[in-house]
Amino acid sequence: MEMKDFSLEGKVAWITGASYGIGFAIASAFATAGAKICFNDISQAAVDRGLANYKEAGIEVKGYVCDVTNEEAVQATTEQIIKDFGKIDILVNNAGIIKRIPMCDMKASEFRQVIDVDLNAPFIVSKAVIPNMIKNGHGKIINICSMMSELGRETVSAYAAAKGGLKMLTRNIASEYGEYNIQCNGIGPGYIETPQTAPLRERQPDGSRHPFDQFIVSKTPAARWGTTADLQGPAVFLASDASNFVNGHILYVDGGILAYIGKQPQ
Ligand code: NAP
Ligand code: GCO
Repeated sequence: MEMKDFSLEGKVAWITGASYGIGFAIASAFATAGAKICFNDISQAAVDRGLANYKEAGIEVKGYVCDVTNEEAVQATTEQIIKDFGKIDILVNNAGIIKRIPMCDMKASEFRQVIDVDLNAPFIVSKAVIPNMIKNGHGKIINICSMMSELGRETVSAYAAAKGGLKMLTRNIASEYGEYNIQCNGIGPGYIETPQTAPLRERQPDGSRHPFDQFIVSKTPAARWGTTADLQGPAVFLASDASNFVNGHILYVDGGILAYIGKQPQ
């Protein structure tokens, strides 16, 4: 093994929904590792916000307006990226939403919306990109899964169903396209400090920490929330040649949550 195996020099990476948050952090790490970066977001305003964030970080990227649930838009964006960069070596299906609603209070339309973004879209985008990867003789697909790929909790039925499905979609892409030297793996972040989890960390009116904040810290051996930086090294590994024989694996980056029953009451 050589350290160059971890390099992404000469690679073209598309990270979906990467104007900020986890996607932005992964794209930034890929750029540091030498990759050319493409990202999309759902609106021009969101893409412009992302472009400003990347410029501030000194990262050269190309942004595309694309709703990942729209198959025609995804196909057009895929073709445009290939026209602009010549190929797509790495795809990160990062774009995602969550709706925290008790299941019996959730409308079917709300359930479908979460499934559409968190599960149907990774299928749509992967299906659009895989032919180019087959043509190029290699490819890396990384699906951003979740603790909810393995565990349930109150109010996240749609999200857990989607992320559980995304785990199995990851394994199926690995099974169906491994012979074309395409590796499809997942990253399962623990509880990470991003806008998506901000409601779970809000300070209470009396200034105390959110009960869920304290709960997660008690369930995490690392005794802290994760940061997007914690995900960067694992993502570069799964995007690099260093992981060419890793396929269908969900790499949980959770500080040990899945291994731990939780801190006993003091
Ligand atoms: P986030 O802060 O909410 O960012 C999600 C990104 O996805 C945003 O840029 C959003 O764009 C974009 N997006 C949503 N729907 C889209 C669509 N239809 N088309 C294109 N872009 C779309 O989320 P995050 O915390 O960074 O999470 C990123 C991924 O990690 C998600 O898949 C999430 O489920 C997963 N994850 C998060 C955590 C965590 O603790 N934060 C843990 C495990 C897994 P707009 O802002 O324009 O809507
Ligand atoms: C929630 C959180 C989690 C995290 C993440 C954990 O409401 O439970 O949003 O779902 O986003 O998916 O891995």
